Amino acid sequence: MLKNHNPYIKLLCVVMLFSFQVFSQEKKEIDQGMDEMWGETSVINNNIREGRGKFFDESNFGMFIHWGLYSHLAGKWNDKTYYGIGEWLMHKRVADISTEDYKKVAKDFNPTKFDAKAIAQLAKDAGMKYIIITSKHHEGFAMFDSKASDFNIVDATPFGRDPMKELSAACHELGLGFGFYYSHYQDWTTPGGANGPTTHKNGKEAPFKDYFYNKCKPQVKEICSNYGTIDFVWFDTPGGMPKEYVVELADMVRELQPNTMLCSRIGYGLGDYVSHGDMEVPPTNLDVLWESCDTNNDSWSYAWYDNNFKSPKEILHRLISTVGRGGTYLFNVGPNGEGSVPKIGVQFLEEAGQWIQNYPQVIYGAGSSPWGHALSWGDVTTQDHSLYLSVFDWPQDGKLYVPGLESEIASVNIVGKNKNQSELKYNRKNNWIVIDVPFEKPNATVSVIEVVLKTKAEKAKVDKALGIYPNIKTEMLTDFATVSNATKNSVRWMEKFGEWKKTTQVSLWEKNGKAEWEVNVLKPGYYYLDLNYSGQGRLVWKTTTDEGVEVQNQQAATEKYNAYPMGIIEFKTAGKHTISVSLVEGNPETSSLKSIIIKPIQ
Ligand code: FHN
Repeated sequence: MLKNHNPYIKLLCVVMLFSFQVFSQEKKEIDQGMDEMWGETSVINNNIREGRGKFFDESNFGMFIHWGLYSHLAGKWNDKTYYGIGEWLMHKRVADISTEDYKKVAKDFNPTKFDAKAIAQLAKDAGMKYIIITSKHHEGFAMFDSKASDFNIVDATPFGRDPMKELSAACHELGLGFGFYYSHYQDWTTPGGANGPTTHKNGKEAPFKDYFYNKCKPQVKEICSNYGTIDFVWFDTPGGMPKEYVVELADMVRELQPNTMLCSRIGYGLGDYVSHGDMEVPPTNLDVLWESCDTNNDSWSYAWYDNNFKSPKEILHRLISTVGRGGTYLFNVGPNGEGSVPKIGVQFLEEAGQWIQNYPQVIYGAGSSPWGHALSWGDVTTQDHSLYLSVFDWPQDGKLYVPGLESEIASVNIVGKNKNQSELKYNRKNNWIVIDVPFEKPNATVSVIEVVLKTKAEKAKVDKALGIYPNIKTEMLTDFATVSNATKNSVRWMEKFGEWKKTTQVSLWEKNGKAEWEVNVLKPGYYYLDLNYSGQGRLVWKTTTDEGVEVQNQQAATEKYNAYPMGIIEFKTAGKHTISVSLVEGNPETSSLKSIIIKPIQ
């Protein structure tokens, strides 16, 4: 488990359904600073949707920007490339750069291509409603004009301008919201800051209080005073920051910017909305104000090698799924040392934005999916009487299957087509809707089908059981399984440094241990069955249905999650069934089941 310095973080959180477990090989990294990243995930209240939370709640899409001195270094130090999140380059777990050496970098930081208007315009064209930018990250360099510390872009670099002035003005001019990221606890170059120097230059011990009153609080005052209206203050990694300081900071921000939204990473439940774990879109709906922050490639800040940009379709997929789960998507770009956003990132964001311009009703002000989870071909958002089915995997056989929709339907249409060409025929089979769709997908990126109900979409009557589709595979995560005599929890691990992955899994299998899913089968017959798991050696798994069908097989295992074919499973009848999986042979501790996959045989 993560090491928590803060007793409050141990309190039951609103959205923490399961305890976090971190793979042992990552423990070392966590002990040395990465633990500061897990902020408090509870919030003060959920009654601000009509007040200061309205803008956040309805926008559903914002731009995050990680930009700082580290952008100039671009993931490289002394000719060596360090792979992982670029803004951590200085940290001892990465290039281990001394404060003295790091400060010298400022002399060469001259982002002359920075164009605030162009960045604000990019956010607008991408369909984003606000920008939140790093004013100071963990390494302590202020990207704004600061009287509290001269380690800032105006005083310490040849650039000599305050880009935050320019960006806040550009956002306000374009009618975008604006906010600041500020690392309040960690400051690696300031005496007293968490993971920073422990003594002052004169050798005197530097307690956290010194950093807090000399730098953190005065700088937060500056960002809340000198840039007009601030819609967000996004504090990050509260770690073990003592409560009294967090309260003092929150009180000051609320006084200076009464309408600002604080994210939960301020700590101690003092935020207005929950900020989820990095790069994570949760599988089930959450009924609080919450956000998922994600990045357009792998690192948050610019790294010279990192061109693994999410495609326009992937951006839309993650955005729509976040809105479908009831959240807001904060999507990051990392301008380079010259101040410009990498070209591929710009192009993909603009393409995603063009799609949104044609389908605004799917995103803005849209409500969550009544299914409470994604469907096999895509996801659902709602508005008024309409369910918007965003189809990421267009069916090849002219049938779109919608499981468990029991409400009365007024009409079904393709969105974006000429009105009298757009109406689609559908019929009901058991509690499924089967829609006749054209073979050619209506939109090359993501097609949208609108199902107009006779009731309000938020009141739609839906059977939430996971559907087994006749024409597309269904992956059933262990999040949706009922588990007995085994342990279900969430695990997180880093792929590259700082690039977090998370999954729910079942392990610690006891005698008679099983994970069981309820499913809704439309078409009886044979299906392929795969299990996705990690483990050691060879494992034997048994899958059983309520109709007495058994599939047992042995397959290899590795420490990485992988889907392995188990054989063919049969559903003898349509309707509701249960499928359960148990471990027959293998190490009960390390055998970790992530999901089961049922595929039609074609
Ligand atoms: O440590 C930071 C990281 O560099 C980045 O800023 C992310 C963005 O959410 N926040 C912290 C880790 O959670």
